[in-house]
Amino acid sequence: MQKSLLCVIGLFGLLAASSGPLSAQPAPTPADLTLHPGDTITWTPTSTHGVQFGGRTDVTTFTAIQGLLTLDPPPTANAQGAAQAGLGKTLKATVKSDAVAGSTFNFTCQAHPSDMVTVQFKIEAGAGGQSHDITTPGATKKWILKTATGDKNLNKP
Ligand SMILES: [Cu+2]
Repeated sequence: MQKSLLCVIGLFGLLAASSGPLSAQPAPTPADLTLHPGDTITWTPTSTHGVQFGGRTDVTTFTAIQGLLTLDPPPTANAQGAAQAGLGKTLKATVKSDAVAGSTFNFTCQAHPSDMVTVQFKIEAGAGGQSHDITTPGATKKWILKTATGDKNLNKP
């Protein structure tokens, strides 16, 4: 009797955890990760996170990024090849009109470079002009993509 009561309590706990505000965000779909020339990405990280391109073998080099995206404000790479936007700094990227279709890129966080490596975005030919917003939910080490179907966790599993 006691065992089954505990089971029921446990089940409710799981249900509450999966439907509550603290539930894990799902992974993005391929469509969520597809960009077109003219699309923009705006990163607005909280104060403990900042966008980084390059500087690691599992992150797209800054040189490759510069061939795909126009960055505002434009960061500069350090001696290790890492281009960092700064903690809590908003960064806006526009996909270049001559970005090669099929190109992919990913990025990470300058404060948590091994924990916040993202899955890849892909650039495809087609009409652009869509905006994509990426944030960090407070202290957790996660990049979140805002989409019409809800928040998606961009971190590489
Ligand atoms: Cu971070």
